[in-house]
Amino acid sequence: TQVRVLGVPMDLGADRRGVDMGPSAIRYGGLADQLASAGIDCIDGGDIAVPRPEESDPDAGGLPSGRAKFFRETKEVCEDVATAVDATLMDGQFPLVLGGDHSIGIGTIVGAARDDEELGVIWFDAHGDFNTPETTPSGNIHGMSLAAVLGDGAFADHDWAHTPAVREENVVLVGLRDVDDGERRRLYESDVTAFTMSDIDTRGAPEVVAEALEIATDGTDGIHVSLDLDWLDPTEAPGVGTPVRGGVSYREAHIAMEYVAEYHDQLRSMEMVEVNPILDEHNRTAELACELVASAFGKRVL
Ligand code: DIR
Ligand code: MN
Ligand code: MN
Ligand code: MN
Repeated sequence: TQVRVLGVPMDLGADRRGVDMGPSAIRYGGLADQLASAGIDCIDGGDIAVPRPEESDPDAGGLPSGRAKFFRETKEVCEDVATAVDATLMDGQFPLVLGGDHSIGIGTIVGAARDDEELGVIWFDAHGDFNTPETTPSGNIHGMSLAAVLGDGAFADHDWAHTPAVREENVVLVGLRDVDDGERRRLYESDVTAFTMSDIDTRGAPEVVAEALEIATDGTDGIHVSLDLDWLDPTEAPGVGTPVRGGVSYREAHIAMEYVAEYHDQLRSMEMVEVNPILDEHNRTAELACELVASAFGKRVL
């Protein structure tokens, strides 16, 4: 397969300015070369247009209840992302989406599931991204994107966000260590599977990721892998908007992606999000993102 890279310089869904430079940082970090070293041919589909936050009012509205900053603008960007992802799949290519903050995951998943085939999702993240406009402490949509695609809370009325082809039973969070109270309640009540860092500590990353892959592929037609770089420990990935101590190590991240590569027949789309080069040390977080993509596409030492 040929990979098509889609950049989404999005920072409307997060407070820290700088994740809008993530797509450039990842390209500069050697994405094409890393993919080539995995034997993968890639073409660059360029960037999707994102309005600057200064151009609009974050509370211009469009929501029946709660708060979600830049709701209208995020909807428009995610619709464009979904269209681009869908078109990429129609062309027989593999969509690799570069963020940008994690709100773009709504667009990627909606696009990847547009043919109504069942889609499993693995969400590697320190955070649950399971708030709704009613539970969010920040109003930031990057902390709500997984809830949005499941049609939760105020997102229920919005076709652009809700993806009926994604069932909670096939959604898995991996690496949790920073969860808000409202999110925790909502996770308990849902059929989403959540593996915390403590699960990884006690069972080991390979076993946890193997189980996550089984859950996401069980009865589905394909899977989407969403990787928030804050999943990794900040010592490895300092260039992210919301670093949290105690994340996965460099080796654990690689073995996880090597396990993902075993499922290449089912892998339909992938995204790498929340890279913030402004907060980074010599672009090492973006370079790590490129390495992890290569591992997910089958790069091996021997
Ligand atoms: C927090 C932060 N839970 C929120 N979420 C982040 O604003 O809802 N997700 N950083 O990646
Ligand atoms: Mn996230
Ligand atoms: Mn996160
Ligand atoms: Mn649903």
